[in-house]
Amino acid sequence: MYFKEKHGFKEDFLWGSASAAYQVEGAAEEDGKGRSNWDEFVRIPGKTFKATTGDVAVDHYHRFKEDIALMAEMGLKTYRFSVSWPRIYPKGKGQVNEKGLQFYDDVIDECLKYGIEPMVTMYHWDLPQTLQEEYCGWESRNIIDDYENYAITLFKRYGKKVKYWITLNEQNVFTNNGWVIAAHPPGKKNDMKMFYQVNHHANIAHAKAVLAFRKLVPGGKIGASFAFNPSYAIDCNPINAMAKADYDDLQSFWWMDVYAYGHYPKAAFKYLEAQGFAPKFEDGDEELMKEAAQVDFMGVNYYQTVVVEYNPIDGVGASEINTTGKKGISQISGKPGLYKNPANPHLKTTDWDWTIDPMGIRMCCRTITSRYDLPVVISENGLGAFDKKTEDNKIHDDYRIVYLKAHIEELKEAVNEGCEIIAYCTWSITDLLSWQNGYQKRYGFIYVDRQEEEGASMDRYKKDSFYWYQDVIKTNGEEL
Ligand code: BGP
Repeated sequence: MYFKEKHGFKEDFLWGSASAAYQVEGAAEEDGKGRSNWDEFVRIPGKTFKATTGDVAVDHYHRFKEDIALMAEMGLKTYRFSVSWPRIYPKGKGQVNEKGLQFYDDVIDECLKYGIEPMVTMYHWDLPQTLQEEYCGWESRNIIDDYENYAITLFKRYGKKVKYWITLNEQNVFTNNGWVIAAHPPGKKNDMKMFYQVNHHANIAHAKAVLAFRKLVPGGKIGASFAFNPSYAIDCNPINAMAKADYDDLQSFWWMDVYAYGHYPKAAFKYLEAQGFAPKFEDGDEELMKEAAQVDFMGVNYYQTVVVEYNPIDGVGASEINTTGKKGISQISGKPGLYKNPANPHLKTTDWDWTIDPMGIRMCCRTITSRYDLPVVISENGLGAFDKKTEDNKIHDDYRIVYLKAHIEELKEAVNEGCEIIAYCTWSITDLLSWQNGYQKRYGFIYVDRQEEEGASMDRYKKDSFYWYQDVIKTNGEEL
């Protein structure tokens, strides 16, 4: 939309950056932490790039003070990090681990010391392994009470110090990768019935947490972070426009409608019922979902958009994810009878074949604003790239600056168009473990000296983008 006058970001806009426990902390067996499903999964041959693990990760557990001091130097307004459930409850429930609770108290206090608003993700994929072994984790309704109990523990302990909370990170991704394409734990393939059931359990767990939050953290803000890939129909052929509607219902609104409205999109539900995949409800679920449809914001992790084209019943299915960084190896994937996602000829891609589309971030904000009328927290956005440290210890990541600048410009347009955007968190603050892509796929403003093999110094170095973001924050996004 064209506006003669443009307004910038609000004075209290939260310029931020993010991380997740398994990807940064390390200390996998320290201070009473229990094992997680990821601690197990990474040990299955072929599951991660060069068999990398988060055993040591980037040693944030021991270096959080140094890392947070760097955040402060950068001027960061918010730091989004996740709590590791097995650090708090080593067995998922029962005996709480005081040392684990203390660690996050220390992280939060360190942030507050510098005026950095802590933003807590309660679940960023590391499930206590005991719950996986006892009842198959998210596959059982038992998870609902255990998650609620864990959530209440966090609200009681940190509710006075932390305002912003995220119940689940990318429910759509951890369930798709876990039960459809076998790329994440528990490594199941095409188990569509279970995929939808697992999601239903996660929705009920989220709902219970939101309701507990209202009682325990008055004035706090809570939402879920959704991996939103806005879609474009490939052309004006009505069959492709309808395929886009199917895609949106099944790939986006299936989750966001639940967080915002407390129900599943109708057409998608009908379709899944006919397929025999619709989730099974228990008495009270429907009412509970409705009652909990009161998130304060929609969390959005935005990386790319997709093109949608009709896919006949004998058409393409899922394809492998590019985990090597060898550009151009990704194949078209799709759902037979519904849609497929060909490449977008108008857009460039990263080395891992992720489409680069700055306007897509604005599309996320616009869709959420018109469909849900909710504020938006951009909880992740960033560029995974091969960074090189020069001999004089500099990292010239101009490509990252170009990427982030273009996305922030579009965000500014979204603000101008009436979207209420609370925060922008880049992925990620330091380099960290990329779940399946090892340590070579770097996202941070801060370079960490480590490779796939253990033993490097772990020293931190500021990349060019560090200084650039420092300026962006200083000028509240006026200077990009
Ligand atoms: C999101 C996850 C993050 C992070 C990011 C980058 O899906 O929430 O944890 O990993 O994607 O993904 P990748 O590491 O696969 O490049």
